[in-house]
Amino acid sequence: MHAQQFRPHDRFVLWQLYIALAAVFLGVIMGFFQALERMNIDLFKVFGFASYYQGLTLHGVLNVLVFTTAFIGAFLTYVTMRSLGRPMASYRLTALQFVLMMLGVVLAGWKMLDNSSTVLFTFYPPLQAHPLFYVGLVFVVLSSWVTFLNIALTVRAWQRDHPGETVPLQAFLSLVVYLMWFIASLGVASEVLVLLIPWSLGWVERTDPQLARTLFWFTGHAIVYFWLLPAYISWYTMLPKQVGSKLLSDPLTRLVFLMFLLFSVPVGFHHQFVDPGVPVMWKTIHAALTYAVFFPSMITFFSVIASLEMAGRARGGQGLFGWILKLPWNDPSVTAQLLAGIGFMFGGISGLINASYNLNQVVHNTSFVPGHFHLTVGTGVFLSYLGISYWLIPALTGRKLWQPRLGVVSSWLWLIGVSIFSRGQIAGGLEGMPRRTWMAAATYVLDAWRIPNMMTAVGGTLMFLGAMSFFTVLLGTLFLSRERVTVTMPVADIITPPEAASPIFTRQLGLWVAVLVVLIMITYGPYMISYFSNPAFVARGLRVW
Ligand code: HAS
Ligand code: CU
Repeated sequence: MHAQQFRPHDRFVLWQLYIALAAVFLGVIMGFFQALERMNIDLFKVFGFASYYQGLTLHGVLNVLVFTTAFIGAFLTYVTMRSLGRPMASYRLTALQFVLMMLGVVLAGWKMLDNSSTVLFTFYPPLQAHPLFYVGLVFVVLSSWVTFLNIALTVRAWQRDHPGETVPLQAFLSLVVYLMWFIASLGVASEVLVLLIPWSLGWVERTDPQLARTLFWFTGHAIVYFWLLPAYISWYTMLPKQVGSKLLSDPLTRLVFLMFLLFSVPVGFHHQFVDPGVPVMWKTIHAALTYAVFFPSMITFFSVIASLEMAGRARGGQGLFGWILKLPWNDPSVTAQLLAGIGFMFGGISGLINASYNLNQVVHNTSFVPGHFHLTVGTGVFLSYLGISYWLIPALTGRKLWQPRLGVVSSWLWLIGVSIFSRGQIAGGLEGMPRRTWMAAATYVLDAWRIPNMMTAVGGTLMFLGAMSFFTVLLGTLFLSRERVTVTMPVADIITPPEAASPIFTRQLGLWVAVLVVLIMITYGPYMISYFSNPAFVARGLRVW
């Protein structure tokens, strides 16, 4: 209907998707090399990388900072236009978001590839990167802010044309995701702009690692929901359509996202449970709120699975679990998302273990944590994004998906691989195996880590094969697929539409933001104020690689 008007924006959406996928392509290869290191096979050396840690930096930054941010910017721009039935408010902003993203990737990528910025994705000081590495990351964040502005302007323009009407669900959810992310990103933005860039340029000699970590994790926890929520948009509003079912409730879905808006930020200290600079009381408060942010995911668990169950039973599925077999497992987009959900259940459970203040003392800085996040971001999010790509790339290019069966296989390989991989990392972590460590060079490897390391290598290899199957399907679609198709965004019908329940609270975004600001002031304010009476600008930059 509006295809003509969307086209100029869609071009940038597609290019930004290509950036995202190119980033994760290299990122996944680095992951494969890391996995093989566990069996003393050193492909980093073969391919001329300086060290395991250079590969690990590329792996983390490309996968969870670049791929995610670029993919989300493309996907939610696309979703907003379809949901509102109008092009983005500003063509220039759509172009700018792409240009900033590209600049950011080029700068950060260059400085990682020349081994001047081997600081891992958390870039904790006193590790000091090249200034252009930080500038590259600033561009990536700026690109996401431009997306936010464009989505907000587009929703506002729609509201002006539809006074008194409820904003369509998918556009509303996209806006909430970016609102949350914008507020969350202020932490890392101030860390990089105020602390790290002047310090890496030599304008100030020393910086404060504790303050930098605190600002980093202000953003760093919420960022995981910035990655997750676009997958949830797909699970709630698209997947039910893809399996032949309906979304249970529009107001409930809005409420879930508003809960994430509230609780994503004020929990950052659960990444700093062992940091000596943070008093126990603040850690405890953040631990309690971490359990609060568990709830919207539990609601998601029950309502998305209910939608799936209705589809399975409508197709004749019987018994407690028989309906699962009746789901359309031959559809690569559906399979990817179902397997993403299965992996994510275990990711969620391991998150609960991390969140417990006392259990965290056992698992912190061990390989348990990578075990956790390869099930969450590495499966729940990654496989969902692949599932989305399986319809989005045909929708944007008009080319029929090439070899969909291989697409189905790709997700299974990933899920089987990550199950072995994460089981290995989790088991090793419980035996004290450290994370972020070049095992082949360590002199203190315990016998108990031998099998976990093997599982990491075998699982990682299967994951690599799964990802490469995905890229084969993708490249086949772009270069070999001859058939032309018209694919549209799946949009599920809704059983309980917005009018049927009181949507008042869901309309007051300003009010929710005000509550969030108060919550942030309570959970971070007093600590920050007392910290600033005695900051510790003690650390010169180190280059240990
Ligand atoms: Fe986490 C560390 C706690 C969720 C990512 N987390 C990390 C790190 C990353 C990460 C990257 O409290 C490492 C950072 C670093 O480098 O140091 N995490 C949690 C908790 C949750 C959680 C309580 N994490 C995530 C998500 C992530 C992510 C989501 C990425 C996307 N995490 C922690 C803590 C640490 C941590 C501590 C610090 C550890 C340390 O010591 O350093 C919860 O939000 C999880 C809730 C999830 C659920 C699961 C619901 C299940 C659903 C699936 C439905 C199934 C379907 C399919 C639809 C309650 C919704 C059905 C299919 C069929 C066929 C039937
Ligand atoms: Cu967290």
